[in-house]
Amino acid sequence: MSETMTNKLNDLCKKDIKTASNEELYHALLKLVDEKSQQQVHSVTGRKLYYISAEFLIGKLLSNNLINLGLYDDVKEALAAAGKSLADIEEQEPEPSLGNGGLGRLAACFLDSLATLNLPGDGVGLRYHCGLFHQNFKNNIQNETPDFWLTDSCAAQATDTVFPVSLAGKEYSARLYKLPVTGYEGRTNTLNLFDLDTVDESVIGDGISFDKKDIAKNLTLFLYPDDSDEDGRLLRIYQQYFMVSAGAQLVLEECAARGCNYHNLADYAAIQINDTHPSMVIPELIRLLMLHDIDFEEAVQIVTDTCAYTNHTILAEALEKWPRHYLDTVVPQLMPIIEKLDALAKSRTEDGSLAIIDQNQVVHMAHMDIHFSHSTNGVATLHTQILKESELAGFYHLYPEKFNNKTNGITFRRWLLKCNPSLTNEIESLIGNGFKKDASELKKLLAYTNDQNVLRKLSEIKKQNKEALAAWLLHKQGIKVNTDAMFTIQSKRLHEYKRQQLNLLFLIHQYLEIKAGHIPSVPLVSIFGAKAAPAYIIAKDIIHGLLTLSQVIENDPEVSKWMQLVFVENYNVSAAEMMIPACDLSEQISLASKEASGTGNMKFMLNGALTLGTMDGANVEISEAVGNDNIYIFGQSSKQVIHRYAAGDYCAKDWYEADPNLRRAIDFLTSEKMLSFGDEEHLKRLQNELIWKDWFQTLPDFNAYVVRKQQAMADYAADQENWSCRTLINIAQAGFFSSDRTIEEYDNDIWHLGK
Ligand code: B1H
Repeated sequence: MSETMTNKLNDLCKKDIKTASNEELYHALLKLVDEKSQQQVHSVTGRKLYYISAEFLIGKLLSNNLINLGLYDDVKEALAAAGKSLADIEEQEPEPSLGNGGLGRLAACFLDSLATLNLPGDGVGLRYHCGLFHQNFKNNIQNETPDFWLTDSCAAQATDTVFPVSLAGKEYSARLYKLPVTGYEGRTNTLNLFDLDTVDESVIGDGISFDKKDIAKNLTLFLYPDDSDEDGRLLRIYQQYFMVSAGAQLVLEECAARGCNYHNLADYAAIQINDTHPSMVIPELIRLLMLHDIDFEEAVQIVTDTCAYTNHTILAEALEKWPRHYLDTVVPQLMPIIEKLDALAKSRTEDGSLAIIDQNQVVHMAHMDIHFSHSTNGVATLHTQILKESELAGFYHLYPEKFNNKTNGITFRRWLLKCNPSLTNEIESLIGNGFKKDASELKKLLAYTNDQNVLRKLSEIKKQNKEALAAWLLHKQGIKVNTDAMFTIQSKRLHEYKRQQLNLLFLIHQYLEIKAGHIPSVPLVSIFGAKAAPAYIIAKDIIHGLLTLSQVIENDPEVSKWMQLVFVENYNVSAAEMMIPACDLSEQISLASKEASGTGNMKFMLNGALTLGTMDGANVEISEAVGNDNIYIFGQSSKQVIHRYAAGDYCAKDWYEADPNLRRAIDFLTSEKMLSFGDEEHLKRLQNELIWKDWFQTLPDFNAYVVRKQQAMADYAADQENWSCRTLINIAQAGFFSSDRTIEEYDNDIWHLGK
């Protein structure tokens, strides 16, 4: 096999691969993937899904495509025989970071599962010239630089298809780019990305700043630009409408080509609206159908039958509401339709609380989605329950049949096969390879919970993965970590509700305990990966606090042999692939009720980490799957939290004053030690925030967190075999969290694809 592959690669390189450069090999492999994936393109019959999303956090694609197409082992072998390494070749590939975090990564996992399950489902989004900013640290502060990822080879292929889009009364042309999406032993679907030919990367100034007014030059320059000022918010609306108008035209054109007469659009297309960023697809489709002589009432029905909406958050600031004059400016052609939809919505309800346009002339995007689509889903059981009971209770009352839950999932091809080959091989040697397509087969591993050899092997694999991560950290950041330590990891966007600041307070506490002579049960390596939105001041202060503490520890040999704090620079999908397989304890410590689901929690579990978490999002379902003995749960329940908010009497200062450990930790933020490495303004602001505001109730959960984490450390130190057994149970119960399961549920309950 590998000989045939060698010949094939020699052909594609037009030379002996032994003498080819990594760049030449990279291009040869791209061609190989392209050829093979084209063979798996199938025609579509029946309903086809269009997953519209402002984000697709796809990460590097080469290895993943090779795995999905069944070429990986042969390629690796052929390269090795020629003295080449696939890992080195992968360095050539730019990383597409076309998303912020979980929401964008979920979209990427869903595309993988759709193709794997042989379902006709394409993505629709934007071809941003720069993905999420590149993060670097200077003086313990986050700096942002543009992430230029488009090179001729990696980029989605330009097509001749262009659609006219009118923005603020001016005409623009949206060009379609196509990126193949390969399924594991499945079909090839497409990620459709739209762009404007006139976008000009040279308008980027210092850092990531640019002139936000010149739409022709900047429309798709950045993934979701900063929306802290009005021009930024307007640009978001420009982007959103550009995406959905071109997307809607693509849907109509493709369906018409398959015989659709538009009256029966819902038999040809299912449109999933990923959060409210694509919500304008509803009025846009109605507008386009009316141009095809369909009357308003019928158009509303067709669109309702075609569209479904996913809610990903209950954080008020993330639920998009636009002042009406923004829409009047950018999309005047939609306003008559949105007004008619608003009148219809108001006619269905007694009071105005479920209106689309409220008394203050603010347009509520989610309200439009719920009224005029046939399905609204949350992304974990608890989240959907909160939507029904509080956030969207009025809507649930009006449309109980529309509400449903679809607990998130992750693709095991990337988050196990690709990122953790040794664990994959071990699992395969125990239970065969059926789990790769039917994740529920992982349960077969439960037969080995008493098998010492298996448990020992799992610990060995974890140790190897820690060593690989350590080598990577040394190479990338010049940091040496102790691989005999317990590794705990908190990697996710930096946000107050996710509570990296709680972890920071624990680490300060731990530091002070060690200084006081209380030696911990095991050395700890505490790893963070997180980007803060450039305009999010407190989030940047938390990063500063962590980086500063990291230096304090590093410069104190008495402490640093017991604890290390490592902040991975520029956390992205590739970094996650290195970090997650090396983790012992997964930190999922959001304030209960605030994290809609979380998906990192699932990735860590699948790779044999135990979870330290609150009863929030999908943590609840993880705890049900593994049982109380195999997870560390702490903190207030979502009911308590919601109650405390409703009572409106939370006072952080009382907690600060009542608990000496907490006070000591918070006071330390502005201690001489911290100020010798950190900046007073940042540290003082963070300290004040915790004492006077603490919007996400860090202080009430502090004690429980410390106790639970120290328990986990003691358990880890006491009995490695028992720890390993509990990691095995976590892996065995992770099957439910495969995105294949999630996609099957979407298909059975909402989409009915191919039928
Ligand atoms: C999630 C977002 C999000 N929910 C606004 N909402 C954005 C909202 O740039 N913006 O304006 C970007 C992202 N992201 C996440 O979705 C949830 O917080 C996670 O809990 C969840 O797992 C994930 C996928 O459902």
